[in-house]
Amino acid sequence: MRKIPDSLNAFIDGNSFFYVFGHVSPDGDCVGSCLAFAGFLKKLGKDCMIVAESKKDFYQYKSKVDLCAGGSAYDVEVVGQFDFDSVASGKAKCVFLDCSGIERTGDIYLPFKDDTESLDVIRINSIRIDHHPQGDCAVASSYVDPDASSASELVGEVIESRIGFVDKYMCCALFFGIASDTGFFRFSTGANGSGTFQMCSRLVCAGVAPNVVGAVIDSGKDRDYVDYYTSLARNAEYLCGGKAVVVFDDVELYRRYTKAKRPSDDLYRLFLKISGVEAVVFVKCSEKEGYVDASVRVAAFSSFDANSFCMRFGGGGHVKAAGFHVSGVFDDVCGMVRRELSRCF
Ligand SMILES: [Mn+2]
Repeated sequence: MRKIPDSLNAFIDGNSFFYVFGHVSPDGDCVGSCLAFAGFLKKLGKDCMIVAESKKDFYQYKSKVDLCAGGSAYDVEVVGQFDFDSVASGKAKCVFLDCSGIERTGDIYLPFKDDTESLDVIRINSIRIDHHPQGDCAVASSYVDPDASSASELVGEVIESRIGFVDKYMCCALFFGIASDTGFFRFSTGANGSGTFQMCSRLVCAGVAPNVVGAVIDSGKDRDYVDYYTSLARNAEYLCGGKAVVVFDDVELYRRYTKAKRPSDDLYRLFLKISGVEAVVFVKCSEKEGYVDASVRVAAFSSFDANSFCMRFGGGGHVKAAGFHVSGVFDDVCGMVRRELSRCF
């Protein structure tokens, strides 16, 4: 077990109201860790609100955690904005989970983008619990370990060291987060692999049903999802002698399936089944006009480094899973992806 910094505990103990932030475009780990941490703060007698750019996206994942736990255990208010003045006056503190800080919160960041003074105020009143290596801004305290499977695992350690795994809902949220980020333990669980499984074992002892979490994570798709998935699969290109696959979600497809959830994980799973394929790059027309998103997944046996590949485009992540968000024309970015891939293999 890692050592949780004293400054992190002091930050929690010394304050009574917290804004809990996850990252933009939340995922299971982000929502799971936010819900567990919010529950933990409430158990400590503190008050908090979860701040999410899109409440709708957040609630979509929360309803899944509720399903895993068999109901919603505690009321946590989810808000779309936070009150900067209460942070500046010291009445409220900030907690960033599964992200490096305010700059990863999407539209919430916009009012502060060029205001270094306010950004400094937010930072010194913040703690960060994260498993992403990048992002090194000064905060009051941070608990960051890229070897952890997920932010939920690190949040789990903080909770366990303070109050133990005493609440089933909190445990389901943590397991949901860990299971989401590890692709239900199919991806790397980091150098702390055995520690991840030991924690999961204690979460199961506390009432989590892994089969239910697994089924819930995979559920909730609609028929459009299948159409979107098959269209994207047909749009794939094999490169580098079949070692890399690029899947293109161009403007036309994106517009046609604008309401459907992107079938990213199922596409990685599909193409990583193909013999010889080491990396799958999913290039997507971004919600923000003039931008292109991409994410990369790498086979467990491959030495291809998704993090350093994405850093070439100003992004990053993990060795086996990373992504980037760049401004540019879709076809130009596709060309750059093809070129950089041919340099990597
Ligand atoms: Mn994560």
